[in-house]
Amino acid sequence: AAGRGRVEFRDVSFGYPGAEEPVLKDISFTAEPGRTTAIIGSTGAGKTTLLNLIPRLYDAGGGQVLIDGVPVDRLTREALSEAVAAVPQKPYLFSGTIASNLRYGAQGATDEELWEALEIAQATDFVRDKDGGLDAPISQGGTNVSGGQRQRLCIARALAARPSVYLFDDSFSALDVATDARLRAALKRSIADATVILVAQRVATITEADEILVLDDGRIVGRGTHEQLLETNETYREIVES
Ligand code: DGT
Ligand code: MG
Repeated sequence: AAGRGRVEFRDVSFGYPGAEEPVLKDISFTAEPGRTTAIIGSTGAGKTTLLNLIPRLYDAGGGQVLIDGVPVDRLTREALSEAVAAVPQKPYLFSGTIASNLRYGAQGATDEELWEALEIAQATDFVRDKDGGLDAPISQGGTNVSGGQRQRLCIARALAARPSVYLFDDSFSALDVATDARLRAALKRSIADATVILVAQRVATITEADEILVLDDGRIVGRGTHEQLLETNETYREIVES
């Protein structure tokens, strides 16, 4: 879906039910197709909460979240799940096979398309080495694969769905630096037209982003490229140097 998937937050606020303090305050930004928007901030800043408003795991308390100009609460569930694929911070696998896990959200995908997704996700080798390959069993929760393998299978699952918006919540953290770099290079080539919003801790994952949003205690306290933020933003410098 070239040129589609523009995500816009307009003065969004959000608080969890029963909690006194809002977790997100006055959040406004636009994530454009073909660009990578990175969100950085200390633990508890609200990064996961922010991402979760896009596929409507929660609804904004105030303001609006829009995709291509349409408020997400006016999209059907079907349209929303076609538009957005999220790789959650705690990637989850279902009991079944590798293929059935990858086809969650991409029922019609051929084996060839699944292998393509695995190739980009840097997961081809370990899946090929598994007895049964694509048909290798996965236990509930994916406890029979490692954390890094689980992350890569969840990334492949998102790729197989071919959405216009990708959300990666700390999705590269369990990967070694070299695999992380190869994966991001492959993503850049293969989903060049998509909107990518990613949360990351590792600085290298962030530096190439087109725009970085610095989140602190639920507010955006800085935005710009890595170089711009290094010069202008104390919070960013602290995070990067920590
Ligand atoms: P991380 O993943 O540790 O780097 O932290 P973030 O930036 O992803 O933070 P997030 O969005 O998980 O949490 C923001 C705040 O909201 C934090 O004070 C914890 C709180 N919070 C998160 N999930 C829930 C929830 O399900 N219920 C309630 N009541 N509070 C939550
Ligand atoms: Mg989080």
